[in-house]
Amino acid sequence: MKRDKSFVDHIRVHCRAGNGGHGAVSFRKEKFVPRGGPDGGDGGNGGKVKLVVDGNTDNLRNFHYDPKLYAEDGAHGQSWKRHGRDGKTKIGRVPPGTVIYRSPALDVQEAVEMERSEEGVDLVPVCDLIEEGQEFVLLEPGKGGRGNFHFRSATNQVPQERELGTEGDQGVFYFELRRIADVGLVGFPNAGKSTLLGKISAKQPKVASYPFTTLTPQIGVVTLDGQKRCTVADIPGLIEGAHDNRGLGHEFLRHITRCRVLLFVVDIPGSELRDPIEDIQTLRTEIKLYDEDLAKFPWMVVANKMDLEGAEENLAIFKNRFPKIPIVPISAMEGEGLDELKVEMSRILDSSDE
Ligand SMILES: Nc1nc2c(ncn2[C@@H]2O[C@H](COP(=O)(O)OP(=O)(O)OP(=O)(O)O)[C@@H](O)[C@H]2O)c(=O)[nH]1
Ligand SMILES: [Mg+2]
Repeated sequence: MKRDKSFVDHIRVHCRAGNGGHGAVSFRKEKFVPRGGPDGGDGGNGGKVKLVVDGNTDNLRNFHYDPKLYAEDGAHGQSWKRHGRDGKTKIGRVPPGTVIYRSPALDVQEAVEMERSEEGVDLVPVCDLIEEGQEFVLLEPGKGGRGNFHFRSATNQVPQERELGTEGDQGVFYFELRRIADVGLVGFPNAGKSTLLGKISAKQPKVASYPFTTLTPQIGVVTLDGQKRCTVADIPGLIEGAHDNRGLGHEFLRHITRCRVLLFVVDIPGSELRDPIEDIQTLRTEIKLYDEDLAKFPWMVVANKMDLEGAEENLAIFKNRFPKIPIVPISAMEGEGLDELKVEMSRILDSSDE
């Protein structure tokens, strides 16, 4: 199993529901009552482990620092027929699009050994957490045992019997953030992202000359060379202040975190009266402000609208400014430069595999 270093999209979490508390053995002690009856109370139930989908988070980083979810045990029963307190439920918050698998291993060490073994691990899918607010009980707790009060009978007024609480379920789980696509197209509105996706895949997203034509990510399958294919997501246009949630910024940025590599589509001739260099700098800044780790994703630039006037000059300046970044000039509209683009996409995807 692969783990992205820069972004936690896959994590092993040890989970344990609470054990039930034991029933008590106790007898009434009262003045003037020499042999009081049994009054041992019941143990409390353990706490569950529950997962809740939280739209305010888009990653599993919390689990990276603390990869466990342990619920409280139930308290033991007490004299005077007092019940032990139930253990508190442990809640784990996960982003929408988290898939949970269970490992056959009982503890983390065993899980790690299985992962490293030649056979690998057979993970069992447990649940798919999609919608905000969705809940799922991952582990059932142990039940509290009954106290000796329950075991009194006509023939036995001094029962020493009681039940022990049962153990809560525990296990090792894998939390995985589902990717929406291998490649994410990122850019300002009207940069030509949808036009590009329409040209390199069978997907035909809506194209229009007004901004925010695309409101939800559109995914297309692109054949790179012969057999190799990848998925590409056309992500709605970003704007300045997106990290502050301007113009549905967070919504859009969240999608970007679900891709492996980022393709920045820029209007190189500045046909929308913008400056392409500033565009890239603004987009990079927005991404970094939103999430430092997201800024570490492999990225490249697609210089679009090469068919328009001023494109060549701007491209030269642009390359000068970003000498280390792969830049592929294309005209999405005229279908120019797309083969070169696929070669470069294939290369960057391979490098992100390593
Ligand atoms: N001249 C020229 N125009 C292009 C090119 N690619 C896209 N356009 C035009 O640019 C406009 C915006 O294209 P879209 O593909 O809708 O842009 P987008 O980036 O998806 O925009 P949003 O979805 O609003 O973020 C349309 O009028 C396209 O026809 C190109 O290579 N050359
Ligand atoms: Mg679009």
